[in-house]
Amino acid sequence: MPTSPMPTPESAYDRRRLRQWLAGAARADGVSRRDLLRLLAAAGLATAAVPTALAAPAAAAGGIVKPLPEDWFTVRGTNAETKFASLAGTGYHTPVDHFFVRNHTSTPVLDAADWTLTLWGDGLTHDKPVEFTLDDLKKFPAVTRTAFVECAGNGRSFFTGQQGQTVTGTAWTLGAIGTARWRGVRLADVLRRAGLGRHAVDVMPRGLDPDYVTADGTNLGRVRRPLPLSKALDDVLLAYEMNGEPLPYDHGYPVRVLVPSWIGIASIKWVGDIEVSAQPLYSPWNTDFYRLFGAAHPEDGGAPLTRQTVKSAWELAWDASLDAGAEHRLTGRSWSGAGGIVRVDVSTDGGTTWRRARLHDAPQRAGWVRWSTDWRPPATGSYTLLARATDSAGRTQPDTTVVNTQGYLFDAVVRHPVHVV
Ligand SMILES: Nc1nc2c(c(=O)[nH]1)N[C@H]1C(S)=C(S)[C@@H](COP(=O)(O)O)O[C@H]1N2
Ligand SMILES: [Mo]
Repeated sequence: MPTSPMPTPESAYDRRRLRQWLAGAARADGVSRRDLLRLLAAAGLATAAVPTALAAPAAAAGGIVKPLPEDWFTVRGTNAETKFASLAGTGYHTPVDHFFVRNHTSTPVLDAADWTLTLWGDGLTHDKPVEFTLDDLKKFPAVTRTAFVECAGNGRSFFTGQQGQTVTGTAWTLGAIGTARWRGVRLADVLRRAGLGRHAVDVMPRGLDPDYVTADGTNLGRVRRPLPLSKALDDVLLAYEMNGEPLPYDHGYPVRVLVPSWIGIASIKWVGDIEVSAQPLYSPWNTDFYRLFGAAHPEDGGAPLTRQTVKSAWELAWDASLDAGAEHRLTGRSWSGAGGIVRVDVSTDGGTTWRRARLHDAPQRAGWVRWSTDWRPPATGSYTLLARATDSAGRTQPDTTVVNTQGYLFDAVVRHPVHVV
């Protein structure tokens, strides 16, 4: 561990220039946050000039700025999964400090004062790109919308753990989801102001985080995924606030795209530019990734994934211990990308008998519902809890999910073990 350096003339560097340098360095060559801190320590800047968020305790995973306490998160590579048990009693909206983080690389620490959003492409009426500052965006009517962001791979580990299948990708349990109150402007308003042409069909937002390099060394460039204009003009936001605060660094500061009900990759964080195109667009994120491949799917893969599926999770640790002879109020949450949740059935005996859970929220499109059930375990021993949700579109969680090689969209009822002691 380097010791804290004495204040030096360098520490007079202005914070803003330092932040720009950090953001630039991170963009240019994917230097990890740990390496940046090491460089800064060597330059005598670490204590004096690093913005507080960057100087966060070393509890954070490489590349994530916010602290990741063990009670709340499981770190998985560059990502952090929320522990569902830690959501009990936190209210409808996931507190920002509990919200899962999915980073392809690392969180860039950007400065809102020199951030701009550029719209460009042959789907605009002018040849010239159009730029917006954050202040420009804030002049559009503000819209507030509650929506979850959920990774397409949420639940992936159960393809293996529950169905015995091998898939690739981050082995999430069910905590790659969070629900927040997002505030921002309609992407539709910004597109129209930029001069949306009659022939535009796709838009492609792109992040300002470092290039994504795959395990085999292929540089896929910056994270970007096309969005059909129909969705872009419907309910998509350019969000600058999350639960009433400016977006945190890890969730896209200063501005992210928020695509309600769709898989998380659609909601591009740290958006820097949006291509507006008169032809359908492609990126690795709608060709190689985020489509269903495998024996049960079309040979060239299914269509690019859009809406999320139906899921449920208990707010309990895996293998949680419960006291025998006491009545327990068990809680959980269910959600769907196709409509609000209208019904949740639960079983505490491995699926032999079922009853309805009590729903504590009205069904909300793009949101979740909290539910509870009371249970007095009949004896000590091991039990399996199950929860099966149904949404307003009539979709119900199945017993098994048809496998796909990359393990997306696991929606089967999860068998949650607990021990009564
Ligand atoms: N620029 C950029 N945007 C991104 C990503 C990323 O790595 N870079 N990850 C995507 C994925 S896969 C998901 S699931 C969500 C996660 O959002 P969160 O980290 O705010 O929870 O962001 C999406 N937007
Ligand atoms: Mo994701």
